[in-house]
Amino acid sequence: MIKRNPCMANIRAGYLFPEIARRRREFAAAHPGAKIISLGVGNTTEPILPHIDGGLVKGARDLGAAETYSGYSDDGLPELREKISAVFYRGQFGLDEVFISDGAKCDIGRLQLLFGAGTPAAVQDPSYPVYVDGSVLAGAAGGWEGSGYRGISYLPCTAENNYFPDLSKLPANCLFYFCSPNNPTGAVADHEQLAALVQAAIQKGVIVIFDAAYAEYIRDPGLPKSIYEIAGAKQCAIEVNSFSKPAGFTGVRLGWSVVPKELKYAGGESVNADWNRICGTIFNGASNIAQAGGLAALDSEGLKEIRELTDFYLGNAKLIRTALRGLGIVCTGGDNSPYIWAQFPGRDSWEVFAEILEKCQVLTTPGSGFGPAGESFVRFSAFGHRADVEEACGRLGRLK
Ligand code: PL4
Repeated sequence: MIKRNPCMANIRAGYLFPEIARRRREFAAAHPGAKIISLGVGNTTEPILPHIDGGLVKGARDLGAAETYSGYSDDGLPELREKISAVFYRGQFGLDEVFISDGAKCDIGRLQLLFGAGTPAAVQDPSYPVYVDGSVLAGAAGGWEGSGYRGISYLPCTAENNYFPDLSKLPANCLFYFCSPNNPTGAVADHEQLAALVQAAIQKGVIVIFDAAYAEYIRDPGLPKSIYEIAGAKQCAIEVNSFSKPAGFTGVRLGWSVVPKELKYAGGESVNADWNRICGTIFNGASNIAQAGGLAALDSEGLKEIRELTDFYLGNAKLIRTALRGLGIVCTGGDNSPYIWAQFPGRDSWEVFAEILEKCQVLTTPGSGFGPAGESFVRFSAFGHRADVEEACGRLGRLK
């Protein structure tokens, strides 16, 4: 018999979001008739807007006609890669530096193949659980010890450090997952902070996996939407991004990664060339229909719709933040991100999650699911229908 991959044995618990879904089902079974409102998983709820939807429809129709039919698109449609470089990076990347994917999460998993088992990882604590769990599956970490995995450095991002890590604690020669706007805290790193990150990464031989999945939620024009706004970032960073949250493509599946040619391993080899090899070998490209939708999303009409959709969810975020603050609950985020990070000092996150579910029938995400520094916090997602969000905000009054 074949032995189990030892990395599987290292994973300590189930993945966070299915666990929340399980607790929801358990609660619903015990409370038939309860109308549960989800402010838990960050899953989009609003229909794709007409122009972008039209792009998807056209993509599907094109497949049904001999003149416009297309098969594998491999690294992605050249016009989409060009458009991404032009719209998000002022054209500074060539087509062979922009790789179209089926979403940021999928690329985060595949990117770990570049570095192999045993490459130490570091994360902001709290962080999107895929960074840690994916690293464990990829063999970057040993088993659980104390409140984290051996081989993973957890850099606390708390109110005390303004949700930006102490970079003196960043180990040398590691892979550092950094997310801005941050899931779950909603914090956005400013230019100075990102410049310090780039400088530290270059000095320490660190590669940053910069997750910008929520960049289109940034409203403060002074805040950077990409790590490549910082000089030197091409030498030390890969950026992953997605159409999921700006265009409502969570179910369509489309994203991209930028792997600059300047990025090299310790031995001087090209990371871009290896990523090209990996994608060519184990990924057959994103759906042509999704890419047609992506192209529509990036023309002037599409960009207006992205603005409209993200404005809508930010409107929800404002309602949630105002409701929480009205109850005297300290919270951050929600102004340049769709997440609100609410503090319940001295409380266990799962206990607060259960209390909110019990009293308000509102589903949240417990902060400790994002890492040890998330304990005593709960994350509220702004992805929801407006009427549901308004009702949830009213019900939160029961927490008084
Ligand atoms: C639940 C920082 C949500 N089943 O849709 P993708 O793959 O392009 O992007 C996923 C993604 C990437 N990067 C960050 C994210 O926060 C997400 C989505 N996170 C959340 O509630 O935290 C959805 C989670 C989904 C999942 O596991 O990703």
